Amino acid sequence: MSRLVVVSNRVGPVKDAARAGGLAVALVDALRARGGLWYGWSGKTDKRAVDYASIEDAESLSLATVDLTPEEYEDYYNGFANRCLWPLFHYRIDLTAFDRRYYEGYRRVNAKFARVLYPLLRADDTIWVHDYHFLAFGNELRQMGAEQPIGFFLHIPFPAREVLAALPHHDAMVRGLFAYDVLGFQTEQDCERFRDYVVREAHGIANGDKLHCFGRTVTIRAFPIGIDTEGFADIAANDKDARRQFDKVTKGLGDRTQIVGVDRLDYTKGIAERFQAYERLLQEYPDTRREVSYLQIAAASRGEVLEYRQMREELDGLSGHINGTFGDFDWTPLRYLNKPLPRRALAGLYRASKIGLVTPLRDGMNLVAKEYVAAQDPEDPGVLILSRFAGASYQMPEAVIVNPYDSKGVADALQIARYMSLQERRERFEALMKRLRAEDVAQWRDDFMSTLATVTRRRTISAVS
Ligand code: GDG
Repeated sequence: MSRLVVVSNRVGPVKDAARAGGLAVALVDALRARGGLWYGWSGKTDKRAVDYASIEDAESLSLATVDLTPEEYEDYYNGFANRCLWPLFHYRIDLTAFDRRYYEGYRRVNAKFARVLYPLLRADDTIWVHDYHFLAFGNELRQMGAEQPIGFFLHIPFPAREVLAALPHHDAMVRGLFAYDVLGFQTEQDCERFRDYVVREAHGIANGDKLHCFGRTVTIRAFPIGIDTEGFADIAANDKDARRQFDKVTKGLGDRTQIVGVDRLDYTKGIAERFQAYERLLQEYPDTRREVSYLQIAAASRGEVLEYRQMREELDGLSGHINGTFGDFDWTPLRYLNKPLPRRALAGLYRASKIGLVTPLRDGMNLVAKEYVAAQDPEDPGVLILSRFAGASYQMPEAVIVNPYDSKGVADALQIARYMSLQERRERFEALMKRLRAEDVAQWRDDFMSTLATVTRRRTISAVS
């Protein structure tokens, strides 16, 4: 079997991958099985950072990492990746910073990552590149002469053609993607949007799952990412930290319904809209007052980016307003925490919550929705309320599907969930679990790897000119 090289912005963790979640475990397992190399940014910036990878051997696999200069970090990571591609691909043109300097920095850093990796590659390696930080990376490698199979997986949505067209460099970005052999997206809808762009904007030709354009052929497929379903269900049911958290949440809850939201603090997750829907619930259904309790965990992320700081202020205001308006001496309607909970405790929190509220405005997949279901007690499962704009909604139609912009609709869904019969909850849970088991993270990884192997068995390679 050829060696696997995984490229992602952040590398690891390897030692205790389980603490970081299913994706890290799935990648580490595959890397171990194939004596692999995991390559990416070290997480450090250094004024004197040079084109050099530090290599560390870690239990049957190697890690290779590169430092960035503060300017590279600002332009490539904070700038183009997080202030331009991230909002644009999530349909937030209003928040997108179209700065040429960011774009140039992004191209330079993608080229740097390729330049540093190239001498470390072996002729029979298979390379798997992850996410929007590395759209231009494959073509940089090809231009240096790399002929290995290279696959790319996009964890975030691929936007509609007219949204992408707002990016001044959209054509170059898409052209660069044709250096890859396989382009993996989260959903069929993402594939469709990519195909639509290529056919209508770049005059490519679609043929089944193949797309021909710019003198190259790529295979386009949906690989919906999963979680370690069995492993997470087992933690939720049996782990002692999970149990402790479960007891902590349920103690003193009485007949009150616990609602939970867990997100990275990000404007794509629709937390403000969710708070408004909760307020609507308390306003329009007075019987819910004192009868529900909503816990929102939103660990801070990307605090160096202005839009994230502004969102945080908005949420502080909204949560204060809800508690000020509806709270009482013995009841806090909304508990809003900006600190993360350890993964095992999180499993217990999900299990203790009768309603999981997952209402992103746009999301590639959304793993919280899957974790919430996997953590439930099969005898008395809770109800998942899920946004139709999360990639997960296509695989999870038995959730209560909502439009996150419709606060009345979300408030009604909360009422439906509160009063749902045990039989209906079980039926929905069983249907959801069946698919979560069949489509778990190991299946996702193996599916991608075998598609890449099949596609690249016979092909000719060239850079996109
Ligand atoms: C991107 C795409 C796609 C969150 N808070 C805590 C915590 N988390 C964990 C969750 C979950 C993960 O973080 C978040 O995953 P999501 O899928 O919900 O969202 P993104 O971070 O935006 O991920 C997304 C994903 O990539 C994979 O392809 O699904 O669409 O945007 O695992 O549990 N974990 C702990 N404490 C917290 O407080 N331990």
